[in-house]
Amino acid sequence: MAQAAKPVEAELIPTLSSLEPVYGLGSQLDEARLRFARLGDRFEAVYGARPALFARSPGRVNLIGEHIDYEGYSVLPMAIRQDMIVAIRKSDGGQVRIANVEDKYPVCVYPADPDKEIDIKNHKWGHYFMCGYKGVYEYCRSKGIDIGKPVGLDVVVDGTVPQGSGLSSSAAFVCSATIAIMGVLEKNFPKKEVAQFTCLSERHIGTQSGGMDQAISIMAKSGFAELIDFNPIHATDVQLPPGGTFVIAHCLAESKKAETAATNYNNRVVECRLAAIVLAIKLGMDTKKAVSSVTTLSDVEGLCVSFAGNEGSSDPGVAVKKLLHEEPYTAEEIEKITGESLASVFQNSPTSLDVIKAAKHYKLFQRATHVYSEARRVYAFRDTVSSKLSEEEMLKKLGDLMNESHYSCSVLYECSCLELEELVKVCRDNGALGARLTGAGWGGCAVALVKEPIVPQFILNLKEMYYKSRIDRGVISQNDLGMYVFASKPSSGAAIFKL
Ligand code: NG1
Ligand code: MG
Repeated sequence: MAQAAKPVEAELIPTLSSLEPVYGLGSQLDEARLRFARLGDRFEAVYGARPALFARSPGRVNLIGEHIDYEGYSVLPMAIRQDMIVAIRKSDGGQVRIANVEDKYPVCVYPADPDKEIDIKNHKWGHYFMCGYKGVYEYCRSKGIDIGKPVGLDVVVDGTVPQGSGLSSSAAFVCSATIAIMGVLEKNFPKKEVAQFTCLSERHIGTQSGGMDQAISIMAKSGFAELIDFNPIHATDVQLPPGGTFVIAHCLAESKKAETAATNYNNRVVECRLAAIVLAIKLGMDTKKAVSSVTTLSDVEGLCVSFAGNEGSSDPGVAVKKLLHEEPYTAEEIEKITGESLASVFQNSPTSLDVIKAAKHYKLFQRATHVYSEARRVYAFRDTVSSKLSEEEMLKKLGDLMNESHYSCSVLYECSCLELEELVKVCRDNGALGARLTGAGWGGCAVALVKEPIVPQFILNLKEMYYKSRIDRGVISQNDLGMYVFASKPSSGAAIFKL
């Protein structure tokens, strides 16, 4: 494990004058030079002037620790080379204009007003930029930092993180937008602050996200995965065993997280909150206090562990088994326990009220069991990587943890889908030591741990056994395959470029 002079979270966002520190010296640098040059030219074609600066923020793959960041538990992602780059300058038109190098994304125009709510019922791709815009102003106001009157902006973006893929194109966009805006306003803040407020910013889109994606996109270091802790945010470098490679493969079902929030992502956040409140009450907390003070399962871990029925085990899952039932809970049953209507418990959260309207029942046992067990797998993964096991044994153990994580996501958290199940099976059948869905799920990517020497053959096999029939059916074209299945090394985090 490398020793950093200063914790990464205390550093400012770097401003670079060349692309090399991020893209290295090989063919990736040539590609990046071309991309930035094209983006600059496109900017000039649209707005008649060169951009003031560029900003880049990467996507990520989460290796383990799914759906637990919003419950306060540590996760273990790494940044990938796929990223979002933004070209930007101030304008005086009173508008924020956001264009894309790809014509399928129409230009989005918004008033230069950070107080205007984002119209989440009417989803547009440019909304993510406006999350960043609102976020910068909100953060500065909350800190009493003077950044003057809201400015108009001209923007063009170029993204290579596939959308709805669980690789966090959304956070790459929000983070690159945020640091681009910071750049033109000539403000800089510690990475920790930026990671924290971009998480809040992205919630303007209507998902009650945890902070993993923004934290890794901002704080990543080339060559390392990171163990990310929350409250407070902290990143610890994790050196992965060189004999293993993570292959990322898209199942080709797109996960439309913003549009399906009420039944999928936000639903799980609400279920976890209810599980935590019910557990707290069963463990003796006053009902009013539980409803007003318990928000996450990590809040009640201590109570679970000291519960007599836990019989000395440090696993909060034991208390879950004893205190919650497997049968899904109805709203009425939960309301009886809490002594309050769900509408009143969630009165301050419109997106949670949407969840309650759509929910038939609440699987408290299953969701809590997933969260507590997944949190422990993250530490087991970190401990395995730094253990004295032989590389062979280490890789096997990491693969097993990934498989267990997938099972838990699929069966207990129910965030998989048929395509992901098929893809994970194809990965395992073709020699992956472990494979799991990554990101929120309900579509998007799987990540497989594969021994380095078999990676090329493994990817060929996936092409044959998973993608060929889909190319034949016209789901994707042969030319785009490289975007959907690739091996990835850990990339570096967000940066501003003045080239
Ligand atoms: P994706 O769907 O990959 O962007 C989402 C959340 C994460 C985390 C994972 C599940 C956002 C921005 N990100 O990731 O915080 O909760 O799901 O582990 O909503
Ligand atoms: Mg996302």
